[in-house]
Amino acid sequence: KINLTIDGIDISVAKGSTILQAAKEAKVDIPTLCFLQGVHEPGSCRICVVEVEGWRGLQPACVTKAEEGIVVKTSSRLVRETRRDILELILANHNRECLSCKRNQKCELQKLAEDFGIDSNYYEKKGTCVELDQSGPVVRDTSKCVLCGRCVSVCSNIQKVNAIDLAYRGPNTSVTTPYEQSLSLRSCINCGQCIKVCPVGALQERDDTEKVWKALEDPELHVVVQTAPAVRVALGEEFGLPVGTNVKGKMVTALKRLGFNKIFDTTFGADLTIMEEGTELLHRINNGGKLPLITSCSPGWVKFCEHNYSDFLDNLSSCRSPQQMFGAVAKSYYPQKAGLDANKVFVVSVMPCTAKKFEADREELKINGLKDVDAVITTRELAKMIKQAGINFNELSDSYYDELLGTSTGAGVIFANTGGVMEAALRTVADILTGEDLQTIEYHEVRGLEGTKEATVNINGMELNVAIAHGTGNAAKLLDTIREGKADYHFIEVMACPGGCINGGGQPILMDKSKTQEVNQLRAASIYSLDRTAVKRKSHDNPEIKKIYAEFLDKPGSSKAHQLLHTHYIA
Ligand code: HC0
Ligand code: SF4
Repeated sequence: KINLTIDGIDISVAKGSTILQAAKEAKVDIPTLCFLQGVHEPGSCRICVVEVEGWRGLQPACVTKAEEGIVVKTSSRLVRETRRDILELILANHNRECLSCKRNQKCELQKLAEDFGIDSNYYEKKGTCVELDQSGPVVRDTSKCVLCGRCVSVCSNIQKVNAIDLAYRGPNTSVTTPYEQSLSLRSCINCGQCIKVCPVGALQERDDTEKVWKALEDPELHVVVQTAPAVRVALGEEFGLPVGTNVKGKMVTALKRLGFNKIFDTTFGADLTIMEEGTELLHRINNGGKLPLITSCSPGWVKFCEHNYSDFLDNLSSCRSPQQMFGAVAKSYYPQKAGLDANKVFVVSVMPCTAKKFEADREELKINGLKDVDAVITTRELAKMIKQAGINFNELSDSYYDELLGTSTGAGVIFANTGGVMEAALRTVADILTGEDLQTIEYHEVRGLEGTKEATVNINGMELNVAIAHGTGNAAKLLDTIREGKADYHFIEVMACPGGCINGGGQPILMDKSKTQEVNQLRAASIYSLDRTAVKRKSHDNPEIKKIYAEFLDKPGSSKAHQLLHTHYIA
């Protein structure tokens, strides 16, 4: 331990702590802009400068180690004025159209400007006419970039994608793509993790709300919506509700008020996925098929696999993701049952994910030239639509999903958490193998937020080796052990985003990025509690799933199921 004084507060901290960490322990706030603990700690923006008595110049608190006996001042006149100067320089080079910025009021730079009372506007306004590349789901606006480098670190160190980098020098420095090509043309997997860490509005999702408004206004169309499992435990944050609040009932009411004809649930698609994927797993095990079977429901992961691990493409499950399975039956089974023209059914998805926008557009997922899903909006975009419609979200009463594609089980809901797809699959596979309705429902060995998890599950004498990775960087590590012949698994779950869908690139932005882990835990706990209290907790017990097989699909793996619910990825 070492002892120091920060703003008159005596504190002892572990040796090796930075001044920023020490200040945090002393409950003294030091502003930061580029810093992202454990991910990006370059000490480059200099907003966190502090004065240390007897030391020359000011020190960046995020990279300066605390020393025995030092006396630190975090808000002297010199410190405040220096921070103001730094902020003014950043703002001078920033497109300050805050009112029309997606990040208005969710912007760390805006908050700093307010905190430091920046009211002078003597710098020439920076031109705003950069052309935004809207071709992919992730849109970059270089006129707002503050060059903090967080996006670059997340993309290369956490996701191991390297789609973007800092290029050029001095005033020309910019974050860019290889050969300055469109992000969508290169190795970017559309995960949106860069959007989540961007302190300002330089990275955003492509706005697809107008497409949805237009569909809702079209009297010819029958517009149905599906909501992904992770949205229900995060949407409330956009309306000031506590993190992890389950707003499923309010969300359904809001969607009805927006004018959707039917409100359905992606968790129905998740249960359908388990039926197909569980069958596929047992088929591969029993018939010498390619193992390990690897989940393919996370479109960021699928694209990562295509670019970097194409030797594993045959390991990917042929199952479409729950989003796409839902879309496929919403345009076949549903219109047949409801007496509608399938060509007039417009399917909207609300997803915690930016890559789902890319998935919905994939050519190989079209059936007879028709897309499964017509428009995908994120949790953030849905919140925006609700606000634009003047709906007082917090005052809404609860409603239920519509029938036919709206009933789910706890198994479908836990898809939102890392390990959830695995656990849901184990519940069904175990019942199939034993022929019983087992009381063992929870598989705690596959839960939790460690980067990779593995377990051996014994079911009726069959030893299943399973592994789970979340964040594509962790997936890469796991696949490398298989490539090197050091591991042998039957089944692997991969989700592209760290934590799984609860932390997807389309989820609400946190102003305080240091709370990410805490927020993920709260959202995950809320998902598990939805499962615990669900009437049915296994996919094969879902009455609507039984019905769709009895009346339409025949059985899992049938030729009709293959035509509608499966696909194949080729490099
Ligand atoms: Fe997910 Fe999904 S669990 S990927 O994170 O599998 O986006 O929430 O909707 O499709 O169900 C996202 C979330 C989904 C799908 C499901 C899967
Ligand atoms: Fe990298 Fe994901 Fe952002 Fe693409 S979306 S640039 S892969 S972090």
